Amino acid sequence: MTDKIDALLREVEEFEADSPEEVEAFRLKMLSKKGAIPALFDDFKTVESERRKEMGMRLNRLKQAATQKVHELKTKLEARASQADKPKMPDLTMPAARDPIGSRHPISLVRNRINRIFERIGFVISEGPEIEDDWHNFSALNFPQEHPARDMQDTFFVSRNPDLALRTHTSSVQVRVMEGQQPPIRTISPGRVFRNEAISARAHCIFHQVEGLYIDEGVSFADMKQTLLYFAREMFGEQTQIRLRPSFFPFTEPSAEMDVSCNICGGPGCTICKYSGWIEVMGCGMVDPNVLENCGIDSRKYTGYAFGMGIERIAMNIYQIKDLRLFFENDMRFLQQFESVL
Ligand code: 2U9
Repeated sequence: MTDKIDALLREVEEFEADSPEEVEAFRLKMLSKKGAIPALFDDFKTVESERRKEMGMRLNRLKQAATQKVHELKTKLEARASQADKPKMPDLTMPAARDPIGSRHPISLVRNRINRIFERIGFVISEGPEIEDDWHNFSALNFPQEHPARDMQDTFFVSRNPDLALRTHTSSVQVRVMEGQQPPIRTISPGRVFRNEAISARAHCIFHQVEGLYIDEGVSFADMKQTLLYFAREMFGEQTQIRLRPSFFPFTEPSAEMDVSCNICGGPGCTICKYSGWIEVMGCGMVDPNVLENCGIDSRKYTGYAFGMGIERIAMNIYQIKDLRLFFENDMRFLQQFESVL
């Protein structure tokens, strides 16, 4: 029996546990009713009287050691568990985690750049409604009654009588500006416009424009050319050249298309400029006197120039985007590429 007690005592002393389950298993094995120590207490009844005292002391010491061990291990493991639950002290030497920042849409980026360039030389931003009446979108701008843009096929009509449509250009905003104030007028109107076009890589039924208007006494075609050269160099780089080709719009006379020298190949020709060395960026011209008169401005006293550009076309050129539909799909893989751009 002494040997058994010694062996169990050694086992108790050497026992270590990593989990409360192991401690409980140990307690059951040693101290439960059917455990090893109560079994020895049963055997104790058969010990002859002269050894009972010593054996009793040994047995009590064993029981005490086992009880003590179970208590110690339980306390230790509970302390460890509550330590693990506690949040760790932050490492104050670690660099701060980067907050995920959003990104501006490429159309907004390009629009903002265009706005800033013209604001720097005194143009003021004007905005107006996306649903327009026939007068502000067509008639005041000298569109003849039979012009194809007035056709259901080309324009999204909202109502008949009164004729309301989604504006097809932001010139309508500038008509409103002219109706509301006398020259000098120096304004740009960025905004969303709508045309009934089949959607493809090169066309969309919604797109964005910036249009500009400058009206004062003695404003000339040369003023327009110089302003647009300034814009082209600010937008596409100081080496940029411009060229004007004759064109036609109902609201300007004379009218022109402006090309900028290709900033990819610098002239000799590449796939971007389709081997011409030039990229078309906007239309422009001297405001037709009829338009000035329609808006209550004396065309004998005042002249003015106007221009208009599609933001998508310019953004496609700047960022080398091949499909216009990407601007409207809100695909995060596309939009996140503009994260670092302001
Ligand atoms: C008023 C009078 C005249 C604005 C102009 C253009 C030429 C032009 C197009 C470029 C590509 C539209 O986005 S686009 O399809 N615009 O070519 N726009 S002159 O002329 C005006 C504006 C307002 C009162």
